[in-house]
Amino acid sequence: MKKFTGFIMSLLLILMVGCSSNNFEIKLSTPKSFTSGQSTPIQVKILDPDGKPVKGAKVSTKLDMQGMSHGDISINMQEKGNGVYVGQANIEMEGDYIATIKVDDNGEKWLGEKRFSIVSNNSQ
Ligand SMILES: [Cu+2]
Repeated sequence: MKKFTGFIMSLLLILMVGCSSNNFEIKLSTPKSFTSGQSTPIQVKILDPDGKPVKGAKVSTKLDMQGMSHGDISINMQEKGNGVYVGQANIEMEGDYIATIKVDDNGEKWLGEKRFSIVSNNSQ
């Protein structure tokens, strides 16, 4: 029993160390609605584990609809400064999306998933 508890404790320790070394923070901002045929701006703000804006990173975002296959919507993100990166997405359908955000900060890679919903301006 003592051996088992020790195993659990070391497992917890590994998990805790694993988390703290890799906790970039990503904030996703998207418009509430889109217009068909026009691009929709997708913005992320990235903070490093010290809470400082991540500058000069390579950032890409991929959008998937929940439970549907539209092919990948891949977005190249341009740096706007202060940890903010913006890209243009061609969204064709309203609904729930999952944004998979890849960050390469000087070789330090981070992957985040954010969810958002968007409605169409053309649906009335
Ligand atoms: Cu769809």
